[in-house]
Amino acid sequence: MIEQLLILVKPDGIKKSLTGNILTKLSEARMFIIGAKAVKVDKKLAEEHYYQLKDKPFFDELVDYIQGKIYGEPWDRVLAFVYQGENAILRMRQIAGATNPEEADPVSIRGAYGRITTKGVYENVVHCSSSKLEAEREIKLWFKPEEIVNPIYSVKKVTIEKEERIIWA
Ligand code: IDP
Ligand code: MG
Repeated sequence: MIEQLLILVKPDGIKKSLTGNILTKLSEARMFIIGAKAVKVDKKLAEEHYYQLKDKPFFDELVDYIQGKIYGEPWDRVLAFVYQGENAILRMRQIAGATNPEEADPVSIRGAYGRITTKGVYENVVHCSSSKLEAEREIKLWFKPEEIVNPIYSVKKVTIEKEERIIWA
């Protein structure tokens, strides 16, 4: 089954200059990148992204982590990718490794590069959607339809009047 998923290089991956290593490892799965961008994550996006974990004791630290608060400028950003391919979710999660970097396979991305902070947050370098439903919710949260090169979900045309937009001067 052809699937899509959201992959994020989290701020610790940016700070440690791991983007190249991460993309090289992910390329072993022979998937296609159909969307890519750098994002400064605000609190609203961080909380929406992790809304399923809002009752966890580590939620506030997690929201700070994905915003890159502990690293600050210029590492307080993530790289967001939409990948597409055969059984993409399972295969990419295998390459990413288990959530807890200390338990992850040492040759997986998280096993090789992740750590647990003194505050107890799993800094595991990448985010990887874990189901088709979650992937759709996350892709729609992070990307606009026109930012994805292959049409994947149904879209509609709307006319939005008086919408302010920043354009090149
Ligand atoms: P996943 O990223 O492997 O899908 P989730 O359970 O969705 O794992 O958790 C989202 C993120 O929250 C993890 O990637 C990790 O950064 C953090 N996290 C999850 N569980 C814990 C925990 O028990 N302690 C600290 N951080 C955690
Ligand atoms: Mg998850």
